[in-house]
Amino acid sequence: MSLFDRISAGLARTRERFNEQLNVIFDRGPEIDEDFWDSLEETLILGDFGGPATVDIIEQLQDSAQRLALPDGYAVFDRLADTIAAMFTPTDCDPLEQSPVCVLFVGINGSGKTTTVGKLAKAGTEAGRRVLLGSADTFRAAAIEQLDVWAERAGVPVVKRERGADPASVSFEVIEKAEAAGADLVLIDTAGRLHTSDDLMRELEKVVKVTRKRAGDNLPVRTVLVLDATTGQNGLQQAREFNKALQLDGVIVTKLDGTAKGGIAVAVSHELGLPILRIGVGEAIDDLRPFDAHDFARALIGDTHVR
Ligand SMILES: Nc1nc2c(ncn2[C@@H]2O[C@H](COP(=O)(O)OP(=O)(O)OP(=O)(O)O)[C@@H](O)[C@H]2O)c(=O)[nH]1
Ligand SMILES: [Mg+2]
Repeated sequence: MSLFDRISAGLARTRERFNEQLNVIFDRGPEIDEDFWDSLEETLILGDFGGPATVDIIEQLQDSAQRLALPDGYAVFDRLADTIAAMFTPTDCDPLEQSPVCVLFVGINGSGKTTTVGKLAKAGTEAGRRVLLGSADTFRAAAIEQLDVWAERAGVPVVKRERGADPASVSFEVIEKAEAAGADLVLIDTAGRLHTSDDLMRELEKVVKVTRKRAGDNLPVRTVLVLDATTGQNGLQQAREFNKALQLDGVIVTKLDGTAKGGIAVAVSHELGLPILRIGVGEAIDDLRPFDAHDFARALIGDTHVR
């Protein structure tokens, strides 16, 4: 299966929902009238693209329709994927490709942080990098074991402490070990937390601060939000809060295989100016994909042309 086909398979549910909506639009006829724009806007909102991105997409399409004297709704639709793709904030410098780098993974409970760290560890070793994992999720004993299992699968070492240890001091130790071992890709898992919990958000700020201080100038420390696509619009609020606290470097959107809310990736990237770094399309170790805005947009809307 080509990379595009795999992404496309992952986004099948989002696409199906989207296409049902589009069929309703085109059942009425292909004229570009006010109804057409209203329905298209509604389709984007229902697809979790969010208000700001939806407005921008519609405005750009209206502009093209007028400027190029597009004959019908199908011609507008032909430009939709490119217009959506342009809404994503581009990845100027992928923190996961930097070397050396330390990346902290943050997000709400169950968003897919530990799984994503495991997947990235494998991809990293396959790319010939020296990977070190750190378990700063000291909240649950099971969390430490879970990361252990992924580390074993990926064949990489992991730094861990007992349950209840201070997550900032674990991260401190991870950096120490990383330096000693000459690791160039350091991936630190953190405990899930609600973006609404002030205490836990402060704790996370401290973890990042301590890690940065210990890492110094030679090892950049980045923060990546792991966002569960199935949470839809709530994901946008999560992203806002985590970004406010940590000034995120990027987002990984997971569980795109199990949801019709794939448009949330557009909403978050557009509104917060954050690049989407990878996408999760399944639970297995190989189910993390590179992100390409054009492929993603095409996979999101499909090419239903019910002409
Ligand atoms: N379908 C699907 N499931 C995923 C994906 N990523 C993670 N999961 C599943 O989501 C569940 C939670 O994943 P974890 O990696 O434990 O999430 P977490 O963010 O570490 O959770 P906490 O540490 O409890 O906050 C697991 O059952 C994973 O297998 C994905 O891309 N697709
Ligand atoms: Mg976890």
